Amino acid sequence: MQLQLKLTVAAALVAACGMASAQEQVVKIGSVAPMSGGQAHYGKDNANGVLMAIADLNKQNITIGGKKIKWEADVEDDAADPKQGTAVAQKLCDMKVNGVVGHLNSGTTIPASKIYHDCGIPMVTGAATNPDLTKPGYKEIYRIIANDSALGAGMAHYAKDVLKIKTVAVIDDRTAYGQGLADIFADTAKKLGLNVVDRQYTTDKATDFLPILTAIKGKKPDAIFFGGMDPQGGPMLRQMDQLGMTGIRFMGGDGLCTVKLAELSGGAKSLANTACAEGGTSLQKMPGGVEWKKRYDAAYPNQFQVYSPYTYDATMLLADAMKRADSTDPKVYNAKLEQANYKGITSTIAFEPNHEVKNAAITISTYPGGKKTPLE
Ligand code: ABU
Repeated sequence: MQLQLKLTVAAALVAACGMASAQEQVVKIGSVAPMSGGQAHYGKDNANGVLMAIADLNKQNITIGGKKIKWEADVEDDAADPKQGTAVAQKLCDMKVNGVVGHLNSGTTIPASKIYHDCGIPMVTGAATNPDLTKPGYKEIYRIIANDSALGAGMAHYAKDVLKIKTVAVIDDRTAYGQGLADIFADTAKKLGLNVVDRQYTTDKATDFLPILTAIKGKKPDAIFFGGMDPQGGPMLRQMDQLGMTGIRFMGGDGLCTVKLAELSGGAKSLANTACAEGGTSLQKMPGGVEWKKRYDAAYPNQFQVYSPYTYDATMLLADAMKRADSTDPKVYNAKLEQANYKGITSTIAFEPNHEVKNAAITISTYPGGKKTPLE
């Protein structure tokens, strides 16, 4: 008799648990960035932002469509390679993830965006800055950070108005990001009356810049603008020192604007001449930046680079749209995402009709004493 009672209680518990799990739903957010190769430190930082948001969402006991949501991240590596980027995008479409944060590189994000559009899954990037991303008008594609039109033009104005530069040489790494940013900088600089005395090219895998720097040295520019990322920018600064180019200013966009640039420059004197522009305000000026950065550093010591506040907000933004739609179905909640007015840690995020973020700010930083320091 006692045994039968125990079995009945156990059966009731199993049924109750079954009912509870039937009321639960897993929502999967894809996070895509280079997690391997020379740009893995950016990718790790991006993924950390997504993982931190997922952990925070799981503490909130969110119910959508009558079901308790279990939030999960699927972190994917596109290795900053356009082909791998489209392969990962197709994989995430096939997995039917609920939304995507990424990719990091414009060269992967632009081709991947067509795939997300075709499968109807919203993708929010907090890192890829080439303006071409939003030009096709795909309704699932969003950017929550200033694009290269703002960054390139902002640096040209800074070069003329603040640094009083008259002549500049331009280098780019032939990627969608580096080439696009360098073109925008050069066009704006020329319009402002600066003389672009040389244009040189490298790649996003290169390590030897001595030939192009030697050619530039012969033109005696006041400054060099580099459209590219820190794995090239750091060694380029070291090699400028080697060639005695320590009197020349060095400038770039957000891809250069990392904490790691100082380490990669190996203590180059030229780092003190460096200025870079990134989208958004400084952490100190973000509504939730200071407190958020303390929590980030506690969870991921010494991993902060540039974009993780944006990948955090991008994840929260997707969740906010799902909550307001009371649906995790991408085809349903995307209408709410388009109308976002989300108070994030970076800013209040709302979108222009072309899905660029409204009121995009930029911040210029320099490296006094080897430490990245925003000017305002
Ligand atoms: N925004 C700089 C790094 C990422 C990219 O746009 O390629």
